[in-house]
Amino acid sequence: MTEQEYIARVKQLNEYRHAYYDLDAPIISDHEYDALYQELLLIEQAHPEWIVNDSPTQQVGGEVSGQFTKVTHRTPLYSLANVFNAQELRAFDQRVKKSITAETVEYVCELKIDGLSISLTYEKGRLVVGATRGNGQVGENITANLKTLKQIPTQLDEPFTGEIRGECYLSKEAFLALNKRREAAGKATFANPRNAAAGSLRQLNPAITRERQLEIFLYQLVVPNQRLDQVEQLNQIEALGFPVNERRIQTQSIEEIIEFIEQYSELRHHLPYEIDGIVIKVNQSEVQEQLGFTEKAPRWATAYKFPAEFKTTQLLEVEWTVGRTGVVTPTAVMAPVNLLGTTVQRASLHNVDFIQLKDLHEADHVVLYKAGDIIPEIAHAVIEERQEDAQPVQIPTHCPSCQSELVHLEDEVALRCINPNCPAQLVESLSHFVSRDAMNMVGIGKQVIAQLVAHDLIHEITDLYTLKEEDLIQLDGVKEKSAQNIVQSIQSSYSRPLNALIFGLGIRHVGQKAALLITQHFKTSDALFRASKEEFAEVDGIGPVIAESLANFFAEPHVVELFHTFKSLGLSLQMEDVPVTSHSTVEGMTIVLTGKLEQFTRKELTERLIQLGANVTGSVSKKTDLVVAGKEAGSKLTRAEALGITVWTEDELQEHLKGQ
Ligand code: 0OW
Repeated sequence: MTEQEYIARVKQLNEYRHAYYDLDAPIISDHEYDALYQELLLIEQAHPEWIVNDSPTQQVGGEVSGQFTKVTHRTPLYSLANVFNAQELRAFDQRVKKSITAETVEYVCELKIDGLSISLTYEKGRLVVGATRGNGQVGENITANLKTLKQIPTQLDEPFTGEIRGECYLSKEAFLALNKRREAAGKATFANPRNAAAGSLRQLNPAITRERQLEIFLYQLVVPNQRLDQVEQLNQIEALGFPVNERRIQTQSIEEIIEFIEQYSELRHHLPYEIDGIVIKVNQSEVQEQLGFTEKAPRWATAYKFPAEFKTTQLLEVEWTVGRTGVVTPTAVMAPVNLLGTTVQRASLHNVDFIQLKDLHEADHVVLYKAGDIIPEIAHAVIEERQEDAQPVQIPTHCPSCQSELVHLEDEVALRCINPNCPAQLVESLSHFVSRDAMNMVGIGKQVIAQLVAHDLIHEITDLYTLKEEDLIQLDGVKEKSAQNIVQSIQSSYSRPLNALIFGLGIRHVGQKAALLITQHFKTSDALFRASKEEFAEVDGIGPVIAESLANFFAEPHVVELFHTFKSLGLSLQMEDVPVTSHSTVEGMTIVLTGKLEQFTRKELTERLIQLGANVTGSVSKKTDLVVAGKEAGSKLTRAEALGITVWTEDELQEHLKGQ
């Protein structure tokens, strides 16, 4: 195939993609598309120098694919047989020694990271395929998502060809922060870091994967026609610049392995990531070869699994709380009990189905454990200890906050209060409206808002703008100075751009990114009210679900009313239209930001460059016009230099943008 034919193939596939994703009118079947896509991948593996930025295989960031293509692994990604105690471990050791000719057997013990397995295939240093384990034989092509991980370079410093396997995981800290954000947004939370990592990696939109702070530890190197010991594999992976977990031992003694296991049975609660066991592998490659594989797992490795810890306690009460979106969620309040080093007395009961599934009764004795060693979960009630006359947990029929009748919306398990003036929802939606990324009304925390609502000083969002200092001073914890600050920050919120207001209104499925995209496209709130669902869906990055939600929202009478009030209050209701002046230095440029920025956040600089008419993308290619490099810039800067692309520091960028 010639380069021209390759370019024609890229155009053809892009036409199919456009028809499939944007017009919802596929030209060819999924199967045919997959075959062409895989073929394109192979061409690009053979001719990396031909690859163009708009090739379907290079879509990182905004491009949202409706599905993942499949990848057949060169060799299977095996699972691991498990052992649960020292005796079974010794039996494993005996089996190994019986089946081989080698005099001595060396083992490597690694922490068993509780994430999900991934496979990275590089050709001459270029990442060509990133895939999930799938069923071990066939995985999903998640190259676009894996490219968003800082620890996975698209281009290695050296021309390595081969496959590297490992675990992708979410640190405990990132997991808890993610769940906090989801809870605040009225979304379901993840039960454990592993599920969160899987959900983040299998996102159809790589831009969402990018936000999730996924990390990796790699542990296996598959190079054609080379058999390396395990220790050699780990050293080579490290030499290639990938994270390899340092917490490992190499030993011939099973007793030492048992000691290592006991050490980490305790230490694991203090690691920044979850492990669910220890992997014990024979180190020597020739011994591995002799032992071979069962159908599912190697005979030369096993995983010692830590026992989950269970404790029994008593259910004292079930609390029902109303979130910003009106979803009413149950929380179990229990007698405090120590579980894996922390005192636990609350656990989410998720929804009505969960309560009925567990058949929970009032004052039940319940068995508690920590899902993923973090999230307290009720395993089951202890029926034998239940009182004769115990009543099933009562499911409320009316909102605990406004007493209006609760409903189950058509396809939801969630119980919902749909009273738009429900005080509890008002508190949640006001808290969101004043938050930093929305209208940024500093000093108004949830306690202040709850009091304003309770004192009948606020019935809806626009009442914020008529708050007086004298109203605020009468609240607990608000003194003269903070009352002035609050009124001041309400005034300064008038200048917040339209995207911040739209985000602050908490429209279902409309987060910061969608709010920015539609306000940049429509510019004014009037245009938003005029737009149809189809017109919303035409905006790049806005899918049918968001378009539907936006069209419904702007059609609601109380929303029309709300914006009339906003207008009479004097809010600008438009994107402060920095004139995309013809002489804007960066207009029409494709720019990549890399490294640690000091004067802006990544988001602020991206928004500013977009407003100046630039196009900010995530990966450096021949189409890139400019790279802005902050501190400790990595492989993207190297690539830019290799391709002779202009590189500016933040200061140089400021210099060029002065006055624009
Ligand atoms: N989760 C891990 C881990 C590890 C593989 C190599 C051949 C068979 C198992 O940290 N450190 N080392 C291996 O070695 N596997 C691991 O995880 C496996 C992947 C699939 C099931 C287990 O999670």
